[in-house]
Amino acid sequence: MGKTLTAKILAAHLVSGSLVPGTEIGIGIDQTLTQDSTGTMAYLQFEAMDVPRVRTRLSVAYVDHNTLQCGFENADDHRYIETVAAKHGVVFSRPGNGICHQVHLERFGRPGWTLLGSDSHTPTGGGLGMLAIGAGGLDVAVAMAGGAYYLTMPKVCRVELVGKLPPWVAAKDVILELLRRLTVKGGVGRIFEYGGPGAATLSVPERATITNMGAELGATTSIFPSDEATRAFLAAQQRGCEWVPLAADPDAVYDETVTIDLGRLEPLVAAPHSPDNVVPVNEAAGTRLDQVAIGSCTNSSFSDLYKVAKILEGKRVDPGVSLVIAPGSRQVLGMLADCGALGVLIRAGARILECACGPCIGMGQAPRSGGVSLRTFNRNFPGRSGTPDAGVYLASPEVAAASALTGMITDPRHLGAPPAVVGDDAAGRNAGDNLFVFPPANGNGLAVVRGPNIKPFPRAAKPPAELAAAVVLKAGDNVTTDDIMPSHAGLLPYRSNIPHLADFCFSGLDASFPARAKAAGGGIIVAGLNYGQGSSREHAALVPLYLGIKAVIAKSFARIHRANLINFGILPLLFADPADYDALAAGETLTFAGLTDQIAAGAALAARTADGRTVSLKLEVTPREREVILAGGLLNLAGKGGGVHA
Ligand code: MIC
Ligand code: SF4
Repeated sequence: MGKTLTAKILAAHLVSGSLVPGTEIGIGIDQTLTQDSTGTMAYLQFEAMDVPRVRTRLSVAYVDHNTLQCGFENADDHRYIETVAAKHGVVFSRPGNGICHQVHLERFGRPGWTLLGSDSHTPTGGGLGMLAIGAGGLDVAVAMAGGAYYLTMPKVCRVELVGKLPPWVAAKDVILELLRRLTVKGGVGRIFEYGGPGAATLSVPERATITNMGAELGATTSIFPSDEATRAFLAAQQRGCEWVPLAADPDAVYDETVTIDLGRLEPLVAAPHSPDNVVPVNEAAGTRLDQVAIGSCTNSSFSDLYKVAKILEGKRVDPGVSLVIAPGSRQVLGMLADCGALGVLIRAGARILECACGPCIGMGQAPRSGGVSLRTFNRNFPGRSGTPDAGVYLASPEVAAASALTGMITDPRHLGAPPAVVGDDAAGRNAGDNLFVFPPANGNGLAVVRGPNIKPFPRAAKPPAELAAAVVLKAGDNVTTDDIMPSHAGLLPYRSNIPHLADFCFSGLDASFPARAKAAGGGIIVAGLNYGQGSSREHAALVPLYLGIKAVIAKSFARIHRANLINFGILPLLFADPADYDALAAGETLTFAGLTDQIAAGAALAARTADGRTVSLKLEVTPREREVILAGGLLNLAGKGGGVHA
């Protein structure tokens, strides 16, 4: 029986388990990446493992999320990351070098290798044929220490692409179409493996747009084959020798198949406030805009921005709109400057931002109150822009450029013939690497600088033998990590300062939550489906841990957040009967008799309410995860020397 591309790469990296969907496997990790907002925690945890030098083939520390430096906090974080990276053998990508996923694709991604990143959009690397997975910082720290990464073997879903994209229809529309069909829960427990004749028509940056936003489906990752387009991209990066051809066997058997006829797609938009709220652009056309933002790790490649320049060439942005553009990397910015496209964008009225995440993570460019923004980004959760009541639409660069010209959501097909585009494999690429700092061969004797913003992180404790705890919050479906631990300009500087963040936990949903949780001294959160969707930020587990949260009882969990809860010793419990969700009220106390015995005994757990009802729960964990929970978190197992379970 033929093998999928996923199975081939996993088999070559397998350190435990077998590739049976639903069972736990451990894989060796070739490369890791961190970014500043998750990186401080990841390196603090790495330091706690007492491993002198990273044991991966390559580890890179990017600074891209918070580059505003409005106060010392942020600069302290950068200095800490820079010095800890030098000491332990990690490449440092200085602020301004670009967004981790775009830069990694350009400079380091390699077909057939594994990449673990402390950012949910790490699957961007799948555009190059690498198996790139997002995880919490502690899992990445363990991988840096040489430990395996453990995951539940996903189903492999073939996405068969046929046909060719029509004019004005973009790679973004391919992934928006999948989100429309499958929703933000539709990819949970799955790897999307793209192939078919349509895949060959897409460039690496187009593929990367698609694999990037597979994160919004909840997928473990997404991957394209490594073919001639991959070779051309790597050659343009002067990395042609790193290319290898990779594809699924022609008779490979998949768990599921989805077919998309590229030729039948049309421009789409995701309307507020979820990436799966997808409609044809025509249905939203005419919506007045205050802002158009182009960039983010989804759509900020050279070809994306070159296309935008060609659409805007010789024209003016509508005076009612602020057009902001953040190139994905300095390489992209340099190429735009060299070919004259940057001047075109400036003359059209665009505001050019730094090569960073910027507005995507609420670091600047928050829309006005009640404002409407159209963005080429990947997430439009409420409040993420920094303005609680703003409405954010997600769309392709083509739709964004056409809409910037008219001041309202516009179908780009009205613009006539599409511009000729230059691909990212164009000759003359400026691959200056002057904002990387490569570590010395030996870091012994180097000092790690910890400014006052670097605070110790909370350590998980073993579960108590008995537990009586109140339901301190009852939430609905699809709670995001942005809901749990918001991330905007006021809070991002405190990613290494959990006590400060604790006062803002759930602040968008329920401002009294932190005080209530502290008073309860050990509460429980109850939620619906897909709890913890969105980002990889382990702060969404660390901050509740700091507030004393012992368990989350939900109808289902998002993958990365579930792993983060386990890593920090918070029980991710499932309702055995989802009807119990309705029966449980906020404020009720649940008593778990013999909690540790129940955890050790198996999957079924029971709690009793004060009025004597029994709530049947499930702790669906692997033996390794059970061990982590009973040990009081992963760090207690990884401990000194790191790399446990390697
Ligand atoms: C995001 O897009 O939500 C982030 C900010 O990049 C996060 C990481 C973080 O919260 O630091 C992610 O996607 O993992
Ligand atoms: Fe940065 Fe936004 Fe991408 Fe997250 S989604 S890595 S914040 S650009």
